[in-house]
Amino acid sequence: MKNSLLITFEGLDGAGKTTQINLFQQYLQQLHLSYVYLREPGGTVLGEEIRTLLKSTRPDLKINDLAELLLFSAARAEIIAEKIKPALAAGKIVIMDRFIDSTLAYQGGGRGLDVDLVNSLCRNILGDLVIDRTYYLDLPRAVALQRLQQTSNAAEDRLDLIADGEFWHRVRSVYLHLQKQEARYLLLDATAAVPVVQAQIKADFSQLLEQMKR
Ligand code: T5A
Repeated sequence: MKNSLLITFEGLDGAGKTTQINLFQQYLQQLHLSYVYLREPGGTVLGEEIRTLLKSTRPDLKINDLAELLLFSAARAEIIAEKIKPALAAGKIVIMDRFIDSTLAYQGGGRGLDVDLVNSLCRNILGDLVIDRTYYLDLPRAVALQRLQQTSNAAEDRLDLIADGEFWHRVRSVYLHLQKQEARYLLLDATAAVPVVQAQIKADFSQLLEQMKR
């Protein structure tokens, strides 16, 4: 019987991933399930250093689109080897706050980098890892902007700053395309109240657990 699960949370900035993941962790604790929570970019010493670089507002720091793709990829290669694979091998549930689909959506869609290059890099880094479920929180840009404006550090964030309307649209299109293509996706309307979204996640997750027992 399979007892490990790889669960990813995806969505545009401000969609409520962190909020939902926090509640989801409480739920797993109530169920006495062993899990690991990791965020991207981050989760390892290298990943957190890369996160700091990517989010830096230093005016003399230039990161072109290809360099950005490679930085996200380097962080991911490390987190897979150092954290994700060992946790899954130990039978744990791994919760990822963003993963491979963020690169497909942001670097492939948003930045418009060569899709074959982005796909191939992502698939190679993923290797034989299988994502069991992706909770995708879908949110119109106007609502997301409203939410982000209420968070104090959003304006200083390099990545958030460049998320203009066209960029947003391209990123969301990739997510919606993936949602149609990949059976692992659960599309969630993130305009709904926090407990409503969480109830949908819990209901789906308990079904996943049932499937694992079979
Ligand atoms: N990136 C990342 C790439 O370009 N390529 C990659 O490969 C990867 C991995 C990460 C950035 O990096 C990019 C994508 C991102 O731009 P980040 O700081 O990790 O940056 O930012 P996000 O992951 O986008 O996290 P955010 O904190 O911005 O958004 P969340 O986590 O989706 O939203 P959350 O939970 O913090 O909520 C935002 C606000 O909305 C409220 C919350 O209270 C909070 O104030 N809220 C709700 N309000 C009403 N109703 C609800 N249902 C609500 N849910 C949350």
